[in-house]
Amino acid sequence: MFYDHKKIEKDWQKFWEENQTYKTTDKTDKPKFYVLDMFPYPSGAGLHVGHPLGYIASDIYARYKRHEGFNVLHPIGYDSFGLPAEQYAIQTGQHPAVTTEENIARYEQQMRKIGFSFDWSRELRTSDAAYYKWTQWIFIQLFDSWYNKSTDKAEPISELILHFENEGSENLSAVQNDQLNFTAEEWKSASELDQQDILLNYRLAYRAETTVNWCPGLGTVLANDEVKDGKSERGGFPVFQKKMMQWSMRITAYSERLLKGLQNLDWPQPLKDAQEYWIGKSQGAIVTFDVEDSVEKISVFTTRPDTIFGATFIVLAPENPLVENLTIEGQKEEVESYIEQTSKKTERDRMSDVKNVSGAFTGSYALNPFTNQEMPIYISDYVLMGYGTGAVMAVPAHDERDHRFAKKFDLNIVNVIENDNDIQEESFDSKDSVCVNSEFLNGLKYHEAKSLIIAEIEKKNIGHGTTNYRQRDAIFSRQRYWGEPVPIYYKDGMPYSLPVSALPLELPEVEKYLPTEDGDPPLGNAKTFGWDEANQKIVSTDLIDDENVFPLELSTMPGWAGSSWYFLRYMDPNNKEVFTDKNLSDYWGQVDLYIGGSEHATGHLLYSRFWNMFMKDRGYINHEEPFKKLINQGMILGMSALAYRFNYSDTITGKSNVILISKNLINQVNEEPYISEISKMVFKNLPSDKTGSAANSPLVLRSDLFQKIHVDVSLLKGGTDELDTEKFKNWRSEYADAEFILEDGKYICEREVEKMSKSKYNVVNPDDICEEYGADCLRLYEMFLGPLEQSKPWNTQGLSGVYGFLKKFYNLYYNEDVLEISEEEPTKEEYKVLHTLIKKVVADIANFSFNTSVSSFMIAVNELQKLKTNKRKILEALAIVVSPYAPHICEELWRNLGHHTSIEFEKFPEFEEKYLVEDEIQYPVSFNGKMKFKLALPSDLTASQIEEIALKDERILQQLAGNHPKKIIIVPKKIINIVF
Ligand code: ANZ
Repeated sequence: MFYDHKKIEKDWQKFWEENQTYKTTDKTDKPKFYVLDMFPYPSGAGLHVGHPLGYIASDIYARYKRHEGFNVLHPIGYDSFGLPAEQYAIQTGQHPAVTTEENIARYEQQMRKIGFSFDWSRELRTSDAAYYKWTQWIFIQLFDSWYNKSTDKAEPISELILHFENEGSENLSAVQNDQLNFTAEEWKSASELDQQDILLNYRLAYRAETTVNWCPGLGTVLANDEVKDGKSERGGFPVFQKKMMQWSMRITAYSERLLKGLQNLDWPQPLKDAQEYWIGKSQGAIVTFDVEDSVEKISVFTTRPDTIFGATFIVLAPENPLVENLTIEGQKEEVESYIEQTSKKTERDRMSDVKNVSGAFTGSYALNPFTNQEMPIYISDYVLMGYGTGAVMAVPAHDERDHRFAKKFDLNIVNVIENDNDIQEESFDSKDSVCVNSEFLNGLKYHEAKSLIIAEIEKKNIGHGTTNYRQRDAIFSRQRYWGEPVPIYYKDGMPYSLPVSALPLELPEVEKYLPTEDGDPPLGNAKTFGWDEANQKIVSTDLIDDENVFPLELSTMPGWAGSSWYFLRYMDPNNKEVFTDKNLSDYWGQVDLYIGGSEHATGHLLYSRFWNMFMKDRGYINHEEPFKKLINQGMILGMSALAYRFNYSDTITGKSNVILISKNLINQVNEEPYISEISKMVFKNLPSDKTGSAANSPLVLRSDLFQKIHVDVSLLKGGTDELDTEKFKNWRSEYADAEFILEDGKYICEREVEKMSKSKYNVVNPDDICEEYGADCLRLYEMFLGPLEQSKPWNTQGLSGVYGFLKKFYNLYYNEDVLEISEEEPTKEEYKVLHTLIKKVVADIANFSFNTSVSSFMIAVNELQKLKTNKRKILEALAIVVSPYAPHICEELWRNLGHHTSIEFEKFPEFEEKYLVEDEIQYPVSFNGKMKFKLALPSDLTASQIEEIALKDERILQQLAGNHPKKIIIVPKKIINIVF
């Protein structure tokens, strides 16, 4: 029977759509299961075959869980705000909403073609006002919250105000920017503006001046994880350090919870390690040093207070505000010039340049509280202002950077630890290091010494034990257009949140997507973007008078805002009253399986854990962690096609043209006959009287004069390495007259495995594969390529093998063109094949080992074909087992078997061990150690039963030839050994 994948797939996609097969209901007594994909950013390029890899895996899992009787939530949506649509808008004037809409339509069409079992009715888009209304609402909740360290959770700002009214800042343990001290009276008598200023110090969404990664090329600030090697991740524009007023999110309040929570997550270890490293917890102490002849004190953060006896100087970050007061007159020039010099370096440069230490002496001295020695105070850019206190006590005998610095400036080096190899490592205490030269620490090991010295520091009242985190608060503003407006207006320069009733604060129309002439973000171009406080509405920008009508925030939210909570919205996507009904977030709870790329390790996955924890603290949801199990799918790599191109300009016509030489000839370009062939091409326009000299002209070609260029893989003939030269000429105008040096009449391309990307022309479009081989084939093939987590190259040629399998599978149900199904009881052998498969597939799915299932399908179908199976009991079960992987063909077969409902909710066949048990064993029978023949016996016999039968067996009696056996050794299911 002809396997008409096109018709079958179209019919079933239509059926699923019309019957809303995958629409998930919340009203069921089935247990829930939530399978989520990281939602895509709908780019203009559409999907390539690398994108669906994770979606296919999650779809198989979701379908399997439905067969297992779960109520499965498997939604999809779009992360549809972001830079590329806006860059495109700047270039073309096209509104980003328009291109976004077009891109989404294309994505949806492509995804539907692959037959995903998404509940499309829950589709969401972060750029929809109905969605970002709730992103803005969450922002307001964050603005209206502070972090109470005593209860270890976020609480409403109203409770903080109550505390201030009763006790001032006394007895308050909060996460804050600056330590503030005031009484209840002072609070009450403070002006409204001052009170707001104080509150901003505690809010979880706050505004402060921060050093940011400013990217002039993109006109915006970028988060640390959006910067790679000093350039923007998107677009590769240079990034500089700049101080700006920015919205920030106090994620650092959650550092400890983010760290601890990792322990209970079923996530890949490298991902957990990345988060742990990013959070960067260090335990140590803050120690305060007196400064000679000054009222100033210097606090340092150290992880090694046990080395304080060896601290011989102090180093401040150049930006440390103490520098000004501590620099003596005579050193001012040197210090200022050094500050000027380092201000040009980024933090990253400062950290990475460990070899070249530099600095300047302030002229002041601190006192070591334990040795009473003078410690000269220096500034140096290896000390960062944003970490710890922006000052270090330098221990040159035990810290590498301090050591280099001491050498350069000829400072004292005092050894206080013996055997200090691996001194910075956590495993340090297992080494033999002991303290020396340090009074009461002598002979102690690291941990003992550390606790003892911290106790001593606390006793002396010069510091305390503390924990530091490398993680910083997350910057939350973008000076861009295509993002969520921040629901904030300014009164006397102080930010106030809009009332929730004013949400959504819709993204206004602007004429230009570029910053204004005054350097304001693009929203500064909006004509209607003022807040009328009394009438509670958005009015014309011209009406802003700072009395009744106030300016709104002009920056927008970063890309990660919408993606930090979308998994909650899927639970109740159309709710207009709340972001998600609490009963529903209780029912769906955590995402049970989350699949996506490893590039989101420290961005999205930290931000969304943070928001989720916050939402829990404020009582909106009940679970602390959003994603229970997470898998990072590997990448599908492209097989780039490369050609060797030689550019030349015709000496007579002046026209430039190209010659392409086939792959295996590249090292022979200067040999005959190729050199003559190329000469002829290059000099073909010379007047005829000169052709003779042209042929003898000294054209010398080296292979390196040929450039390797990417050619589009769609220009290759039928998935081979041969270039279709006609298609190549039509590909681009500059190649219209291209000439070729062929081998065996063909142009052969070089192939290289690279990341699949539009710029490398190695992108394979899933639409083409679905057209030619079908979605089921694509799905099976993507899984078949290798383990899900690994990266693997795409090879279109491999598809035909899987396609062949599908044809064979389909035809198992047919005899020629007739569907032929027998109602007879299957044979033991048939059952064995089926149950071997069930066992394997169940185990594979549990282990996310989808590639091995595909090979098991192939084996099973081959064996059933050999057995000429046509029994209903086998074929029905087989269709269900294969259906999560190849749903269209299985739906078709299921219907052909006489069913009228979707196969999707059929119970997954249960594995039964009994079918795998061998019922007959071939016993090797040995006489005095020599094997003579095999004896077939039922498998469930005991040793004595076997002996009884054996001693009556004709062939055995013959071997014994009348002798009485001395000994019979029987191992049931294994051997019979007779000694006589
Ligand atoms: C004395 C000492 C002795 C240190 C020793 C280390 C080794 P982590 O583990 O990353 O937290 N430090 C503190 N603040 C700094 C800043 N703003 N910029 C640069 N370095 C800073 O590192 C903490 C250690 O880094 C601290 O412990 C401090 O040097 C330095 F044998 O103090 B240590």
